[in-house]
Amino acid sequence: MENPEIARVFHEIADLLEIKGGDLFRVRSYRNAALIIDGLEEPLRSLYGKNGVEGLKHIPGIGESTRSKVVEMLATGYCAYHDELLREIPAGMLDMIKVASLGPRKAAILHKVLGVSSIDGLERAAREGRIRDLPGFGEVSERKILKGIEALRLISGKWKISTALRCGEAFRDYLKAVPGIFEIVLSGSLRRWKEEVGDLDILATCKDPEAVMDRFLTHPEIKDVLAKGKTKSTVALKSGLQVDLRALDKKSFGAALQYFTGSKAHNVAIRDRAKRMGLKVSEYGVFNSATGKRVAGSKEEDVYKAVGLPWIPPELREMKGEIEAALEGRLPEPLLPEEIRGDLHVHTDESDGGSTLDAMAEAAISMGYEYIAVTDHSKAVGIAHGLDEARILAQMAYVDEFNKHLKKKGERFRVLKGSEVDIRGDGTLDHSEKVLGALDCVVAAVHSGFGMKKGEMTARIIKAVQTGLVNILAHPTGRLLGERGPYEVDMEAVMDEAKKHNVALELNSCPERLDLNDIHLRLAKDKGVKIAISTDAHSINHLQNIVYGIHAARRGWIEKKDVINTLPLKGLMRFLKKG
Ligand code: DGT
Ligand code: CA
Ligand code: CA
Repeated sequence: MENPEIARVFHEIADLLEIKGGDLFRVRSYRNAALIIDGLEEPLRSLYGKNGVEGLKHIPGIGESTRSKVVEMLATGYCAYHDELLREIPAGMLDMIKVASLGPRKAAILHKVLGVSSIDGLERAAREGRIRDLPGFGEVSERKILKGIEALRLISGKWKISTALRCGEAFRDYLKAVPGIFEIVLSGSLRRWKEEVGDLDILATCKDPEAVMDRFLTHPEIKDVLAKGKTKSTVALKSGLQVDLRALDKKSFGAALQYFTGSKAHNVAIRDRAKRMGLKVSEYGVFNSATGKRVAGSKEEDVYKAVGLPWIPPELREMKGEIEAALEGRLPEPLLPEEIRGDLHVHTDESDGGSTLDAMAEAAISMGYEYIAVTDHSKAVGIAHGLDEARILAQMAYVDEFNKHLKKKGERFRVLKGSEVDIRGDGTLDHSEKVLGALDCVVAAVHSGFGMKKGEMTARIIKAVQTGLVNILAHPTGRLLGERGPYEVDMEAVMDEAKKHNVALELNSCPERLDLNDIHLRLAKDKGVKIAISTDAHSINHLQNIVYGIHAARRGWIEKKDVINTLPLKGLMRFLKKG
């Protein structure tokens, strides 16, 4: 580690201690050490290298305790004390205290009283008016917090894909009104369906590019115009999200789309390849380097064709082997929405859902599905009004009646009897073996004890998998984007066990989760572990979130054959058979 990183660790220790309400003298000594190291001319590494610990002794403001941590970081690259504090205090709180007007003391209160531990959580609490009534806060401070968050997002900030997509679609509709507009496409990381995006990149082709710019720059949500040109402008919206718009000529649309879709690394590789072939690729087209003659540009497919490649789906353009796979004809077949035949993780108003079982089924039927599994929470998840044995048995009887009724009507659709059974702290399941055995689809998940050590968490989940009573492991890492990181778990070990016991891993399509992520999905595919793409819907509208799951699956190179809910009902029931 170099000076700036070491200083950052000390800063964070000071912040964490302050949030914890620790001794102010210690807070100050860490903060001081950070400042001193930040201003140090010579790298600590070389001071230590020359004279060992002696070399560090003359630095004023670095005492015994901070010195030993410097030595530890130089030697091992990390600081155990810092890690220990981070296990106690959610890392998201370090972001929270960056919100102007919210110091560590107030952040600690919000965490303690409202359970808020991230910027997103803070924003939600403020918007819902839950902060104003706390002692020491009030309506003014609530407003200040929202302003502070907005300002912070202008500098940093990643946006949930669902937020970015909604905003992008609104812009698309807004720009449609321009006379002579030809195409409006959302590119950048959004077109690659990255789970979080930095900004929006919109491309538009029009007879009159200036007319597009004029309308764009008068959008009512714009707070600041950051750059303004005839064909390219950048704005910051009131929400803090930035939007880039490029207005283009039709003939370079394909090349621009390829360029602005990225990723940067993928583009660099495409350009290098082109260069070796005597071509030059830019956002304006593909040109012969020697003659300058344009060889492609209006269609994206033609850009790839010009460099000897088939078109590569945007979700794969992350430099994770897609160019080699394209050359060798082994790109994954993109999973299609119509290949999904049902949803295997949905809630009803029997637990914490907002819609009835009938309404969920009806909505699923109208989506063209063949089945859903109703998977309400089990009793351990008290805040979700989880079902005890009597209530789940009653629900199962209701589902039988419901299905009989469907059959009578000649409907092919079926509701599967399911549960999102809680994996308790000790790895046991929160329903009896009898109930679990009688269900069609058992979805198991962790809902508590997220701070467990890796070994313990792995053993806990594996124990549940080994019961032979589980069909699907839901949201396997427990992350909530922008709110809570994944819990620590040896995912490879879990996958190996899941494979052995015929348990599928969920790709939870909820945009706050998208769990498993692309890296884990590829690992699952390599291991031959099946995937269930589910929405975890808590109301009929959430069923539409499946689209995020489908694109996330593509990012993980998952194909139809890897996904259990692409199976027709009969085949699915064969997979779900227990024992
Ligand atoms: P983001 O916004 O951080 O989520 O990620 P992107 O991929 O949307 O990145 P952004 O908005 O900075 O740029 C959009 C695309 O434009 C990017 O994916 C590739 C292309 N691009 C931008 N800058 C460069 C560059 O310096 N070199 C190359 N080859 N491509 C670039
Ligand atoms: Ca972008
Ligand atoms: Ca951009």
